[in-house]
Amino acid sequence: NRPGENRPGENRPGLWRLPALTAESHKYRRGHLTIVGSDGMTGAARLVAGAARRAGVGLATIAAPDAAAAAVYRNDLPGTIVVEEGIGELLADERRHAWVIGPGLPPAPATRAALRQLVEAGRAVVADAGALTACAGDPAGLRGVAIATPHAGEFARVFGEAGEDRLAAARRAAAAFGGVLVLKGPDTVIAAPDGRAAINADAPPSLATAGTGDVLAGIAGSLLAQGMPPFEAAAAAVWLHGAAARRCDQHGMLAEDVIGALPGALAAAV
Ligand code: NPW
Ligand code: AMP
Ligand code: MG
Repeated sequence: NRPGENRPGENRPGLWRLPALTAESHKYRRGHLTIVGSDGMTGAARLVAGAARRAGVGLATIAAPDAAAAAVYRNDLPGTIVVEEGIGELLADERRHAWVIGPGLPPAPATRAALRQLVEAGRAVVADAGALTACAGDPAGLRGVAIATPHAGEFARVFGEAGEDRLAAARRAAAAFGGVLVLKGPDTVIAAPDGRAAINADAPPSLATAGTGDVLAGIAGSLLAQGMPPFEAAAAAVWLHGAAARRCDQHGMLAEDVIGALPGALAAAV
């Protein structure tokens, strides 16, 4: 469907804002996502980058913390850029407007400090995994984050147990830090601080495997980098993640398979 046009009655909130490709497109115009890499769980940032690229971002860069990690990252798909500069230096490039932080990172004060540095530089940030747990018991640590993507355990650490009414819990959490909260699970709730909310209830349980959360963070970061507003980016990311998983749903499905199914899910969505 055309930009600005929605198809009434379709349970795909946000998808109508997916950016169109035109003859004037070039890779920088398609957005640049930067991912904070770790020195240990390097697979996580690689999944984020792969998902972001398959979801249509023009450039994905992994910021490696040291030369050894950079060497590992460089064994990834050759189209992913790997740099070794610190976050401060990378922020000098205004076009690095969207970032993913958390997958594979320790829930440590340094992770929280890096998150704050990105937010205070005015960047569009997806916070997941270690960046969330680094704010355990302190939702204010997430203030300024565009999209936070906790699973139930991470949610409980930051905001307290979600309880039975997950929609209300997600809305409360979104209001508490002022960004879009994606409460992941068999049903995923997407809540904006202004009260908008969506529920995605058709993701297959084959997603309950390592790395699928990292894939979701990459899709959300990709759509943010492509210019979608946070609520639309988050809702569309959750929908695409589930739709891609349905296309390869089986015992033994891997997070990598979900990444591979993203172009087909995107093609079926527009
Ligand atoms: P239980 O067992 O239910 O009592 P963590 P993580 C609880 C990276 N990865 N879903 C649960 O408690 C990630 O990016 C790296 C899940 C469990 O004991 C992270 O940085 C990969 N857990 C890091 O690993 C690929 C739930 O939380 C505890 C839950 C750790 O991420 C894999 C685990 O939580 C992985 O993505 C729920 N719905 N509800 C790589 N290739 O490098 C409660 N829990 O410690 O945050 O661990 O989610 O595994
Ligand atoms: P993470 O725990 O961060 O790796 O994220 C797991 C991803 O898989 C989230 O997007 C969840 O919504 C999804 N997921 C996990 N378990 C299920 C399930 N039983 N049914 C549907 N989706 C699931
Ligand atoms: Mg995770």
